[in-house]
Amino acid sequence: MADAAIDPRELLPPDEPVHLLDPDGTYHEDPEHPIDLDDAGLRELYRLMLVTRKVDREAINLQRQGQLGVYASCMGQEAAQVGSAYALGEEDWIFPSYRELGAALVRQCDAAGLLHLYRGTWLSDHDPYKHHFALMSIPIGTQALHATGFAMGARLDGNPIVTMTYYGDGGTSEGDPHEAMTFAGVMKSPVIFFVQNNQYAISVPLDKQTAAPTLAHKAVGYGLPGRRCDGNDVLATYAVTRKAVERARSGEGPTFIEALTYRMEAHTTSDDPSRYRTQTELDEAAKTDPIVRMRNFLQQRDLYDAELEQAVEDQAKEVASYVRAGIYDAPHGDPMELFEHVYVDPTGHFEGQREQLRAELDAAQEG
Ligand SMILES: Cc1ncc(C[n+]2csc(CCOP(=O)(O)OP(=O)(O)O)c2C)c(N)n1
Ligand SMILES: [Mg+2]
Repeated sequence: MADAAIDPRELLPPDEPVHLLDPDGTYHEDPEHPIDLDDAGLRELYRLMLVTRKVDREAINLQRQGQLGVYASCMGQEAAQVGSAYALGEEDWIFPSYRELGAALVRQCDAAGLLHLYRGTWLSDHDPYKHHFALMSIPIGTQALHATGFAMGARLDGNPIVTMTYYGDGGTSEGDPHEAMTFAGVMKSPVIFFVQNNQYAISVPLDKQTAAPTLAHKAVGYGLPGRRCDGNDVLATYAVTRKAVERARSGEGPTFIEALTYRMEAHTTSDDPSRYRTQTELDEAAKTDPIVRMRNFLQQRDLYDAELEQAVEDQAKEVASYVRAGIYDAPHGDPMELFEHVYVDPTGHFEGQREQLRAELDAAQEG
């Protein structure tokens, strides 16, 4: 029988998303969402967001130059990703989608290594076990199952880690996150479902995605608290995730977080967003830029000066050059490698596909 003691009102999201920073940098203290960061920590959030933006731009350039097959930008979503990933402990695991460059950089993953996914050379060239950062997942929402299973397993092992998975507004309509949240709710697994509501699933706007009052309201159906935050406010994102981490770590179970943000770039470099959104909408979104907001806050606190900006800019440039050097003209792998590490005992159908590709490659070489 379901637990009648659960009061659904406790699971419902608050009327307003948690918001601590105005676009001009004004900070609103909220006793429910304290910020336990010192000055160095606050500057670090800014540094990580700016480096993310520069590497993101470099990746778009590399795609334009034919060095990457495709790329999915996270421009505009830096606060959602950096704030949430920064709220985890080092031992905690992240299960990302394809758009989580910012979260990957918090985890100090090798940025050039990650982009091999988009070059098609390899699934990624970072070590998931070293960084506690799983491979980026292209199929929508599958990573929610991985995060939940991993959290369940860790719990059985007596390992006190928390896992967090990222997916998008579109992902909330998929079956895999539904199954993951059902399990997590029943098993009280230490997992956080962090949904970046960037307003679009490719060209599908939010109002065509769901009729739910908000995405966070969906959490109630799984017995999960649904929380919301201003996803362009790095402090709100950090504070809301921090609470969810504490809840999961203390055995109280999973949390669903909806971070309200905006995808400032195209869905991927293959997309033409001018077909479905207007310049006016983009201009409005630019006013909520998460990096400008954090810079304004640091300035108000006298934590920002020309020296800091120069140091962060220099570092961002350095990482971007490193990425360029690591990707440009990187040799392509053997396409036949696609068939390695799939089955211990390959099926007949699978072997047939292997032979077909081999024949096609041979024919291409002869021709
Ligand atoms: C299972 C599956 N179905 C369809 C696709 C094609 N697809 C790629 S991205 C995308 C939209 C995802 O939107 P959302 O979940 O909001 O994430 P966002 O791209 O906005 O970060 C779709 C349908 C896919 N990759 N996987
Ligand atoms: Mg989306």
